[in-house]
Amino acid sequence: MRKLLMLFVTLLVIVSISLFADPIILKAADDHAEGYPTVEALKFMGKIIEIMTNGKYKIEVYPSAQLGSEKETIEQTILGAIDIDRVSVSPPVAFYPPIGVLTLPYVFRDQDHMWKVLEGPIGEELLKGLEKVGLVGLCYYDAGARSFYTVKKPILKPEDLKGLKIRVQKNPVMIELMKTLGASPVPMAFEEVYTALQTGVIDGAENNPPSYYETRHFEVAPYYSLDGHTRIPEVVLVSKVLWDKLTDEEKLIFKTAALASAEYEKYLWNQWEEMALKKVQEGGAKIFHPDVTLFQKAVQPLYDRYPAYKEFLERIQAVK
Ligand code: BDP
Repeated sequence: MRKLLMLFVTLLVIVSISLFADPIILKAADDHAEGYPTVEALKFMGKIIEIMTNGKYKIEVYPSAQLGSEKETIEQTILGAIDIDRVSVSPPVAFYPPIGVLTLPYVFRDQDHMWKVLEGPIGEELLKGLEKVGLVGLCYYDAGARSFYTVKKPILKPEDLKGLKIRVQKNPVMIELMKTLGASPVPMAFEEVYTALQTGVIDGAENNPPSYYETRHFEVAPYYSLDGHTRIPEVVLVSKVLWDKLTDEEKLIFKTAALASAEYEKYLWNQWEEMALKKVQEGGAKIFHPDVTLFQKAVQPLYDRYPAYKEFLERIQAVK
């Protein structure tokens, strides 16, 4: 009887500790606003983690670059000051160059091909590689295809880019791509682009339709040419500082929650792509469909400049 009572008391203590212990708050960063597919997917991932760890972890998502621009949040994530970071694959290239292969122009045939590559051995290998620099890559999100938009005149052929100042992400491959096309690359944080377009610091930028719409860049750069030069996915990163503290079961919960959130993001993404193109046109943007083969030809010299990507490229192209 005494033993039973002791057991009961011990159980009660364990249950109350797990029910009433303060949750461990994890900070998650995203540079998009509330409602954007990546932000909503991060929240989705957070909820699953919260439920599956019985409230041990609570994920607080900070949207709109509140925790800094992407380069800064990556640095903070490496240090462990930010726990979870959703960024474009572009800025991590400066920290872990192999992942730059995903940012080469026209590397994927289409959305389907991209997902086969990302969800196959190549995608996993690149996520794993990030650990070398203190980042644990959990999953990718869709970010569609990026195209040029400009202030004064549309880009209908590569020659139209000659001499134009085009904002690029802080990614060495993107800088080289602009140079190959004859433009002057201006690396700049995402949050600064609207003002830079408005004040004439740059002549144009490039992004996918949901970002073009969400940032209202279409108001100041209304010529949008769908050349789809890159298909750079997003990535969800966890700080290795946090990761090393998780139990194996928790790691599994984080990974599974991230993969489930990726499915949710893809669903939202497809809706946003369609909606964004409509909205920007209602807002006065003009959409152009240039001959993509002209751009594909013009970027060829870039590939020779990256012999390190050759093997990865061949493997990507072999994915059917
Ligand atoms: C958007 C990405 C965002 C990047 C931004 C950029 O979703 O993460 O910061 O592009 O151009 O498509 O920097």
